[in-house]
Amino acid sequence: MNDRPEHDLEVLDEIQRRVLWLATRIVDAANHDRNTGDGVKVGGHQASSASLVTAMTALWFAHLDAEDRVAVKPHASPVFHAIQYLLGNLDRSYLPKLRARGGLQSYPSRTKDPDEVDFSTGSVGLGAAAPLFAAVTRRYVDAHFGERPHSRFIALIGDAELDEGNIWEAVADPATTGLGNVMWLVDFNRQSLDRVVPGIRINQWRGQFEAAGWHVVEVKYGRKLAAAYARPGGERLRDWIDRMPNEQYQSLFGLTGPALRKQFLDGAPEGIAEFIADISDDELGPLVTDLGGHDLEAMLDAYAQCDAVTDRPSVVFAYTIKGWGLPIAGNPRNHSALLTTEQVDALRAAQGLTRETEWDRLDPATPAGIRAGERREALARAPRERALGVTVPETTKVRANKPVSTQEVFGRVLVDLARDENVAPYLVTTAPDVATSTNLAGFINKTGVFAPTEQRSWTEDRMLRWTESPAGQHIELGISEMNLFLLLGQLGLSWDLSGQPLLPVGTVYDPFVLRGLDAFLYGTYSGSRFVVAGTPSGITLAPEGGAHQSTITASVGLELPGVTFIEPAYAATLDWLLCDALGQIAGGAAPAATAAPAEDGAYYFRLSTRPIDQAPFEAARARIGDAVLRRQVVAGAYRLVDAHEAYPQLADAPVVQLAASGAVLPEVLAAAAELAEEGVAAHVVDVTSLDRLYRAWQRTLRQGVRTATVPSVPGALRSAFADRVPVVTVHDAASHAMAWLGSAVGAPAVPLGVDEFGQSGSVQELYELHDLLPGSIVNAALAALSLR
Ligand SMILES: Cc1ncc(C[n+]2csc(CCOP(=O)(O)OP(=O)(O)O)c2C)c(N)n1
Ligand SMILES: [Mg+2]
Repeated sequence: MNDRPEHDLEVLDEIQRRVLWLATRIVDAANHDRNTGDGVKVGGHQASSASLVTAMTALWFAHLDAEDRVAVKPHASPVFHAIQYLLGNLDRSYLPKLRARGGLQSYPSRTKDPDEVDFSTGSVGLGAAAPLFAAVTRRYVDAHFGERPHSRFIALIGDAELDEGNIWEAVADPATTGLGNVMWLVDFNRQSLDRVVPGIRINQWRGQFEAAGWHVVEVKYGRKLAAAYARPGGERLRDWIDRMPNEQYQSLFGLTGPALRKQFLDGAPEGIAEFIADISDDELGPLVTDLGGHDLEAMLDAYAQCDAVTDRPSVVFAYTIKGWGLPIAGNPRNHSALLTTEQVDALRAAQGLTRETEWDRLDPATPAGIRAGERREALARAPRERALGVTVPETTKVRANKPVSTQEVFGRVLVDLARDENVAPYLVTTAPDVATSTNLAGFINKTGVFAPTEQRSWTEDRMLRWTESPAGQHIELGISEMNLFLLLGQLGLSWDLSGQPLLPVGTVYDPFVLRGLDAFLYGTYSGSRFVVAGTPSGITLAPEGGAHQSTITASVGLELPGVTFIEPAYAATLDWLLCDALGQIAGGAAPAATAAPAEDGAYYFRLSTRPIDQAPFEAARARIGDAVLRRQVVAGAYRLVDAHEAYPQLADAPVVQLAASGAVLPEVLAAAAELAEEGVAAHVVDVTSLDRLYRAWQRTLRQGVRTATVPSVPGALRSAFADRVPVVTVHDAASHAMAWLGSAVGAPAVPLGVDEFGQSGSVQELYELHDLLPGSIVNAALAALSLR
């Protein structure tokens, strides 16, 4: 145990009692002081919060430094806010506003909470892993830009949270090994949402962490129990408590007096009854439930043990009581239980507080108040700069004289940017074991692979130099799309959590975006900014079959908030769009010359391995001119073929417009030519960002709805589409994603796309199967015309 003076522990104890009160009352007020009038339960988690009060009080009032970064388990947000309030970092007016509009968020939120949250949490498992990847990011930043002030990256996580697979994917990844500045604290209350967790899982978990090279600390008993164990014969008591099933142990919390003694002794070996015979009924409960997670000294000691281990991550299993200090302590059904008003009144009185003083801060004249003031100063942080302040060029002037795929161009543009001395230092790529198959090899050859220390290379490969060193700019991950998005999310927050903005770029096979989708959402909900390329995509990845062909990802990209979905077809369009995206992330270049407001979020490029003839694009380029064309491409669409110019003989013919994204454009162009032969004039629109078009349309619609005026047609739609002319949409993705375009231009639409699982075959065969060949597109155009 450490040598902390007793009076210090008394101060901390006083503080933790106030933290417990405030956290409990914050939830109580949300449910009982406000009338939402809608009949929907407000909710909140008093028991889950109480469980972490000791650990969190010890952290914020006696352990953390200003540079440390902490993820708080979602259901302990009231504890976090109570602490921020006591430190003076949160205005009192927020305390009765948990879960209210503009108030404290249900779960800690970087972007919405009024106080400074380091990591958003909510989807259990992700908040636990995020600090680990923030530490990976810090290791990278330190190696490339010079060491930052030391930070400890801490996650406070629930024990049932350990059932989430992403936790173990993060722990197991070679990229996360050796991080001595990471500490996970498991709130080991042996309860989940539904139940008391069956069996005793600590040994399994300890083994899993140790196998992954972690340092494991258990804080099992408080001082009362430790003293009892030290008495002669005490080891038998310890053995019995250690072996007791969780369910039996948890049942003790609801009992008192002789009933508790009886339950405690049920199944106990000989000698235990005698050992506790001289302990009174009143003392027995507090003794056998005296767990280390509520012992401030034991917790501080555990933190110190973790600090002392600097070559690997640490995890502390703090044995706690769900509902500690509350009448619902240990109750198996307490996850969402709320104290009654009478119970809250009793708790308030026990705190020596009244209705008038209940929200007060600690008296600044008392030792506890003085401590709060000191800690507020010790934890104050300097502001951080989000913008990188470098100018990303508008184009790398990528050359494409012969048919080329977007995936290949993507790789080339990155290599080119890696030659730009302003931009290059900040580029960092990552991939879950698909770097070479997604065309990152060129970038890797140029910049190397990141490793904390220089690694010897054992093989010579002239095509791929896999040189691993602290100077490398590619972070390779094992096959975990969760880890990919968790790392991208943290790389994109490095300006805040590591004091250095970066330009992160990740790649993943497009179908497996779905595998990491919750972590993708998590990153963007946290305000992170990065580029991710989903490639290859769609049934155009023909021979790979249904398991590798993505169809719903375009819809996902379109609908994800905080993500701009981009699906280019031609080399120059990809070049412009990628440079623009990185420029927006850098925040240095003037936002793209679009009418749209500056975007805040990530960029999702859906790419393909199908080589595409670039000549049609060059024709459009000659017709429109780079300056205007680039603006249209970045805004989301341009007219690749203008029927009036291409087919002047069809001046009086019926007109359709064929809109498409990505790999299917050759078929669409062929269909337009066939339609011309049949006397139909077809414009071809290359939709480079369905997302930006949709947002532009929505903006004008919303404006109309809110002001009760006729909505205007947004510029991006106006320049690419003709008004009220029937539309055929063609997409190597679910037909639904583009189907709205008809409404947007005010004309009937026939959406073609892939609405079934794919299968193996050639591109031609699969396009035929899904009606994406020119003949089907022609028929769809005729159908659209007939719908007028
Ligand atoms: C991904 C996800 N699945 C389910 C939930 C719903 N949920 C919230 S808390 C919880 C149980 C958590 O138990 P534990 O981690 O032990 O936390 P405790 O409340 O016991 O501290 C569940 C299932 C969630 N928030 N996130
Ligand atoms: Mg639990």
